[in-house]
Amino acid sequence: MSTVIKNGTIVTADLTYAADVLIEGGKIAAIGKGLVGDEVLDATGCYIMPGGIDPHTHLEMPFMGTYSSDDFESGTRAALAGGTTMVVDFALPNPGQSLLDALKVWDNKSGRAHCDYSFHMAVTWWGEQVFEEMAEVVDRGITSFKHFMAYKGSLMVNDDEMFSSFRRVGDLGGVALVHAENGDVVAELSARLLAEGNTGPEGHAYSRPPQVEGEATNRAIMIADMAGVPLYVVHTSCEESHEAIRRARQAGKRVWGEPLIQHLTLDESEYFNPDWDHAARRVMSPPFRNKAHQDSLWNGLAAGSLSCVATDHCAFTSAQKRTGIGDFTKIPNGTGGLEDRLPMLWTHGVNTGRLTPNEFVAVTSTNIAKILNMYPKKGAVLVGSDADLVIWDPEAEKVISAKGQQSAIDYNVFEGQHVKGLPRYTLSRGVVAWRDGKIESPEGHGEFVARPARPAVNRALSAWKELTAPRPVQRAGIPVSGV
Ligand code: DUC
Ligand code: ZN
Ligand code: ZN
Ligand code: ZN
Repeated sequence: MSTVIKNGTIVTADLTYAADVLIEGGKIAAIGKGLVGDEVLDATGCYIMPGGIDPHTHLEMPFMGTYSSDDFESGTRAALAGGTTMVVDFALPNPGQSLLDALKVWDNKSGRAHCDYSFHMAVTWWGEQVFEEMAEVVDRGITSFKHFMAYKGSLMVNDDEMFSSFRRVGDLGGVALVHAENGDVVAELSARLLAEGNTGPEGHAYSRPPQVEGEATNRAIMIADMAGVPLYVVHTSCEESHEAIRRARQAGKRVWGEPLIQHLTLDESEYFNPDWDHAARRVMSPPFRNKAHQDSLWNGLAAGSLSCVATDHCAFTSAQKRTGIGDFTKIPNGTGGLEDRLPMLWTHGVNTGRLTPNEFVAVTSTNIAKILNMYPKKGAVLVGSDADLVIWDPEAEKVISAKGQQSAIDYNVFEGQHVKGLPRYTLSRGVVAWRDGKIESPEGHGEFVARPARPAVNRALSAWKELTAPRPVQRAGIPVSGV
């Protein structure tokens, strides 16, 4: 059984041209004019683009005393409805837990996925067991390792642990990821705010100013440089962090930044809404920022100093959020966005002229496929690539609403936003997964995507290793040092 997509315009990260796409066996079999297939999908007036890849989701994650409410089933439905064909979720061992045990848990959870997925592995503690197991994790195709510099007392790792882990990741040919916020300062500011009676959701924003993120981003970049590992900074939300990434890239360091669609389009005024529920539903870390920071992020995407747009999809119901009434530090951190990332980015990016359609593809799909070493299987419209495609109708419109959304929660942080640009069809490995407002790919259709290590790239980060390699020093009358 073959499928042909006709009458559309192919848009990739670097080309725009009219052609048909023939799909056989879940892969792109041919691209050209006059192609013939068993099933025909009409893409008149539409763009044919690589399906979105969301490199940052937390599905059914145990966190802050509860579990995020979208699992791999509802989460991947939300993804497909919004034109995203792959998610990369975080396997999260408890401090002290085996990485391989955590992986088993995530393997089980992902069984009902409607689209393809992969994992990052979180390093939440450090020891010989973690060091040893990381090699096995890499062998299983998980080559990106996340480090939390915040969440003191639970997920946070200290600099010595992070440095050791970064070195190991570099030696294994992987990529280090960081949640960059100074967890010590956040804990101190939170305690002070609570003691002074600032218990509402706005206290969350006050407790995590841009400086805590800028400081941590700089620190992570320097530690990564010393460790010789490529670094991916998740949810870059402010100029202070972006500035550090820009400077590192200019200096030739392999560092990438990832703004979220939430930070690009929603600002800190949300936390001052008199409705507690409204404000608490938007509590996430890092918090939303002001317009100047948003401009910085948009400019970074256009200029190439920021590379990927993600969601950090971590959805909690209103009831879950309410456990933080009277203490903002107990509001589960997280917002949704999987279904809305592409339509919101197209509306606020492409329709406003901030991004070209090709740049849109780069930051929603192709760049991350390259960074995570799964290109051109994913993130491409090439013969031999997986037929993970979105047939994008730039004229289709809707008003975002929690009513009818795929996500399992009872609200949507983008409620009321008018978007123009929506998927007409989403294809997952050649299967029509989203058509006429319905999910068609079956549960369990999604497959795990293994990503090989890339030892070759990781040695060239900087000359630091050579400069600091121990050299023997001869001093008169004193034993030789360094041999
Ligand atoms: N930030 C959130 O808002 N939720 C999940 C984890 C994170 O870092
Ligand atoms: Zn984070
Ligand atoms: Zn996250
Ligand atoms: Zn289902």
